[in-house]
Amino acid sequence: MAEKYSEKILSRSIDPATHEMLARAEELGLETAWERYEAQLPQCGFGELGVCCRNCNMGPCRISPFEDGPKLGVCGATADIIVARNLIRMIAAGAAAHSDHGRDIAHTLLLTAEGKGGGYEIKDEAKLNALAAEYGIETEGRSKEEIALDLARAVYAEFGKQEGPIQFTRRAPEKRVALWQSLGIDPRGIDREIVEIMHRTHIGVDNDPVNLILQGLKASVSDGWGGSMVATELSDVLFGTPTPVRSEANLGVLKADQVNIVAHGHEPTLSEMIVAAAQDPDMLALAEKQGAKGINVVGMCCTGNEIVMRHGIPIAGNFLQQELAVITGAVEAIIVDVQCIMPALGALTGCFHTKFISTSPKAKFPGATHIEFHEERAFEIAKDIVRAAVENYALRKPDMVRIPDEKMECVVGFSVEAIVSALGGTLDPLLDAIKGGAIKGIGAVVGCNSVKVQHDYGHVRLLEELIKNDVLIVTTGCNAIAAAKAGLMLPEAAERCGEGLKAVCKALGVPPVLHMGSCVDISRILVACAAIANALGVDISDLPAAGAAPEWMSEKAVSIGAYVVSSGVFTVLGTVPPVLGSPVVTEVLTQGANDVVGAAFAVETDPFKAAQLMIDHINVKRQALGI
Ligand code: NFS
Repeated sequence: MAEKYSEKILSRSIDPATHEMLARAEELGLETAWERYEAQLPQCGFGELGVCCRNCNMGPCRISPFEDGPKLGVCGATADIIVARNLIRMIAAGAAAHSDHGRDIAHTLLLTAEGKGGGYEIKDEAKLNALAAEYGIETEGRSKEEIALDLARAVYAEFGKQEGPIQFTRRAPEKRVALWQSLGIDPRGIDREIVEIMHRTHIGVDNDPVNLILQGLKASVSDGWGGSMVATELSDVLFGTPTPVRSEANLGVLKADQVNIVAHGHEPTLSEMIVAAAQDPDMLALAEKQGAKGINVVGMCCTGNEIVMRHGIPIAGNFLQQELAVITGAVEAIIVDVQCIMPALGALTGCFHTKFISTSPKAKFPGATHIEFHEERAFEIAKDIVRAAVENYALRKPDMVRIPDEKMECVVGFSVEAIVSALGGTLDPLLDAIKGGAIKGIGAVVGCNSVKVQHDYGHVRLLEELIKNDVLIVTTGCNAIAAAKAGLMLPEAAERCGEGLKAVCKALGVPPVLHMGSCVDISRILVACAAIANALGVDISDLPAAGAAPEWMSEKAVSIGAYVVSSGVFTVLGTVPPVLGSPVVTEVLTQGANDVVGAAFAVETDPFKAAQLMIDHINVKRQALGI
């Protein structure tokens, strides 16, 4: 197979479906993110080092890495100050994105509780009651709507709170909370910490790199244990807590004889309704009238993760495959809301019959048809969107259709609740397996794709290496999709593990790589870590656990990295963050943080070496625990 494609194409990805579509793009003379990346080369060296400052109009300033170049910005800012400011602005953007997603879900719960949600219902009452108890909300003798109303209001208030604490942060082990408090990084309110970053990084405010980084960590904690956790928990209340379900992944899930709808973006408020509308008898009848054998909704990026986890809806691909889905010529509509959606889709869909439908008032795109989504009329609008897709089927050009055969089965849906239930109702079997050494430790592998590295190579090789060494994996985001495509989310993947992990997976009938959801669902990983740490009577930083983001690229990933490290988990980055222009910031992130939050970052682009770093770390922690 491999020889069919040029060296260039093979160097871009390890995924056969991606090779096939890149070759098709070449044939049609279409450009993708890879060509646009090449056109950008060489990328700005100052930007790569993080030493460019545009925070006031006396600039832009940049600090020269060379002996004879300027070492100060016009205001006197050093490389250390500029890099720290730029870094925490990335955290602010990432935390804002996750948290605004969480806010939208809280809003939907509020509308639903008030009877104004256009088709939503409360699907997981047990979770609603558990969350209500956490918030001290009375549940006895009250309707689920009454409880949900109080819960939605209480959670909504977390965003604008001035004095904290954010309730879910108290799920962290006591020692961790005490540490955050002593460092002054226990967040007061979700929005407040993000705003304070913007204030402190304005010209002439905070000019101490360490003080700046601490505020970055504080905002990141308000994301991981705040906004993201709100998104996850309230989504479970509204749409159901995921349980294991079988599905398929990769571009081969598109169907030649059906209306194909790609749901792309992040918030399940939209995708849940698209899934429901596509099953509506009126829509199915319309599809039949158009000559289609059905309506095939597939997911892309984290929206894909949300609907695969809850409904087994197949997932077409991860971040770098969004353009490739369109290039199949078989997509009637790509429906988007917010985040990780390439504006390039506008021009690209223009070359096909594909409709590019934007839905969020927050996210408009050139070349898109905007059908604005409002939760109050959710189902009705979702039907309008699905109708537009179905009616587009007749315009499909059969000679333009090239759907790769490539797809892989997967088992997904491992919420913390589902993991505990797979273990027979308690965490004990997992703890015993860790203590006994059958499972050496836990690897949390997450994050995006980036054109700077070979697509899916870092993800898949790192996972393979870790499971071979008996490290159980929990994953989310675009890493999870890479794992699904590579067959690592099948119980049969136990055969690719070391003997210890293999035996555990076989006994439980689970894959060695557990799909825990979208990127906001990294909050599920935090909850799992807290539960394990509490069961062992230690802090998260004592656990034989390590994190990695082998192909990260987004600002959300920077916030994630920051809150994972702030929570005590050593994290390996597979692409280099723009901080190397500052010796102080680089030292704090890779060394100093150990003495402050009990964890730090490493940067390692080679997944085999990254795996070794994680395994070494896990072994050190095992030794310290005496296991
Ligand atoms: Ni995460 Fe989801 Fe993927 Fe990266 Fe983007 S889809 S929220 S940011 S690219 S993993």
